[in-house]
Amino acid sequence: MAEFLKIEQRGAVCICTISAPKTLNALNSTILGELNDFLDTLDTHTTRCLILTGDGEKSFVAGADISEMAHLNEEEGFAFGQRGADVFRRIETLPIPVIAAVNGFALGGGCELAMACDIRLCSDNARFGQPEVGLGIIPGFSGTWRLARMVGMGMAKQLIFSGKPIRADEALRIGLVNAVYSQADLMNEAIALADSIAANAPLAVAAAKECINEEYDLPADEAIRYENELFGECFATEDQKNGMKAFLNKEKAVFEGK
Ligand code: CO8
Repeated sequence: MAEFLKIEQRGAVCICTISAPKTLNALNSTILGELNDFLDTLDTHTTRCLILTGDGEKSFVAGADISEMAHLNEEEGFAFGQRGADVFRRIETLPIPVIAAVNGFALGGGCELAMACDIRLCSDNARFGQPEVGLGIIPGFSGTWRLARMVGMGMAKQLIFSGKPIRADEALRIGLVNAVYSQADLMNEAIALADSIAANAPLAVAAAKECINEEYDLPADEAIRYENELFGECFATEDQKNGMKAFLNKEKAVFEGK
């Protein structure tokens, strides 16, 4: 039983809430371990979309736990960074989409966690930032890499060098989040989006996620071939037969992920 994670299953949508209220949901190594264990047990056949959020109305995740990091030596710092980076990479490469519902502070490791998700929605009180250099470290859960890819080098450098947080509307403007909602609406909007994703053909959604992730760094011709391969593979699925048959019969398709 996880101490810091609350898991709620709503049909094909799973909601994982990080809950460490005393530290505004800051990530310690126990939470990273629990996230890893949760991903081990998550059934990505029955769950077709995952939502990650933070407990309370103030914070998504206020970073890595500074009280735990304060006493680390170089070797331990490397190991802690690697532990977080590995969990975040697992989230990024999960065969189902992951939505970050950012309900407040997403600072340091919290911003990095949100960036490892496929889609970011946030509440209007959200704050995003990479304040690490003010603590004598750099983003260590792959934030230098993901932020530059997400918002471009110039803006990533400004955010990381200054350490200054930005508000939800600025995060929306620079493309760090897809949409901003009131705190009251955020979860309902995240669930509605997750439900609409979960209603689609899961093998096709997984293939689309894999294509977008893998093709990003490939030369054009290789990327186009990559998509072509996975496009072809879709025609070996029952979902493709069912989806197209349902369209032609003017029915709603029900996908079994086969
Ligand atoms: N770690 C540990 N405790 C935290 C953290 C954190 N990241 N954030 C908040 N807390 C604790 C506070 O210490 C406080 O505890 P207490 O009640 O015992 O004093 C409690 O949460 C509530 O926080 P505040 O009283 O500060 O609440 P405010 O509303 O005044 O401020 C802030 C909220 C602005 C979020 C403020 O708490 C803050 O600045 N927090 C730190 C944010 C930060 O710097 N995050 C980045 C951390 S570094 C990081 O994430 C690196 C990731 C890569 C690691 C690689 C490892 C090698």
